[in-house]
Amino acid sequence: MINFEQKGHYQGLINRYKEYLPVTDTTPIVTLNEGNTPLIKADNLAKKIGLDEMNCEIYLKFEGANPTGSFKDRGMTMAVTKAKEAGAKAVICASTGNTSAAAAAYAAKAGMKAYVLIPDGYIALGKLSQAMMYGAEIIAIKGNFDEALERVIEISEKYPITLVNSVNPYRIEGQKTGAFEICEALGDAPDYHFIPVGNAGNITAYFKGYEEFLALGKTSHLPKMMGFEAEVAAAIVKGERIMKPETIATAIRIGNPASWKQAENARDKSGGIINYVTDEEIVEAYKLIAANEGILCEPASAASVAGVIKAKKLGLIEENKNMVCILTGNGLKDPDSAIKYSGCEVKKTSAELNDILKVMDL
Ligand code: AN7
Repeated sequence: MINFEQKGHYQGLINRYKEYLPVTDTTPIVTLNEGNTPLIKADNLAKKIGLDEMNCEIYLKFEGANPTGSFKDRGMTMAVTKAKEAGAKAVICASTGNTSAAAAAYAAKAGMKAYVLIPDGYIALGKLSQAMMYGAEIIAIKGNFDEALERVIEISEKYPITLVNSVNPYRIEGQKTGAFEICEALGDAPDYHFIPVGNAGNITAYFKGYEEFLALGKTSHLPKMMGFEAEVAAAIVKGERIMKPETIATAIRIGNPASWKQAENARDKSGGIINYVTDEEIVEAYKLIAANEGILCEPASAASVAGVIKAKKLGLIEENKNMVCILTGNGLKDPDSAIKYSGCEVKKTSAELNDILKVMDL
């Protein structure tokens, strides 16, 4: 038998960060070797945005490199591991897509059943195809994410099915490891942390990670937490629940964030902001990241970079600072958006060399 651990092969974030997580030596770890995602210095993007003139550095944390293509794997390895430890046979979640893909994958790995409630017609195709292939029971409701979340909370209270949305505290525990990785890569916490905000679990988790590393003396400060909602779903910014949230960034089409208070706490304790970006700003950033850095994230993820552009315009970024943007999900999950917004026209021609050269303008 090959012993991966002996060979130093990376074994997922629970193994990597055991001492900071609620596990013991007998906890049955359910992992797809998630985490350890690339932190990529984005000099081309910095130039495009004009951050180079301010002597600022920008780093992209590409969470799309996780096994199911989003940051949700970090929380799901913990939530499903703890569900398995407790003897659960099934898990349930509401989802705008990524949580359902992750829940379905980790449930498959754990030999559990996964039920997922999704808003009918508002899930990127790749995410739906993942949940289907991993074998989840998929229920599409005529309603939005917020309603789906209310229903799964009710169901999990009445039946022996573990809720694995980010109201499950183990999700936050797993997701905080993203902050650990950033601090280790940079040698300290960044000055600013830009992140899309939907249900607000991830901003809560990152802040918890940064606070823990500061308390342990591993870092010298907290980053300013810079959260960005989609304009027409910006409940926290507007201070009220939004009944009909709309945005092309379907992943963050959420009008009543479950971790609302925790997000405000992260903002206030870190001296950061929670603001919003428009669909146009999201699309602009989505294209900039792909065309200048070679990274295809999904539209919701681009809200972090759109946030940098907006914060710079508002004069909220100081000179000589560094910042990390979380690119929460892989752009391959949403090929419809990529094709629609790329503006690319595929040139068609015969297989003859001369015809091909002609369309190439050679
Ligand atoms: C790509 O999958 O809520 O603020 O059900 O998929 O922690 O909710 C997804 C959220 C950002 C927002 N980027 O994170 C779900 C779901 C992507 C996402 C968010 C989501 P939170």
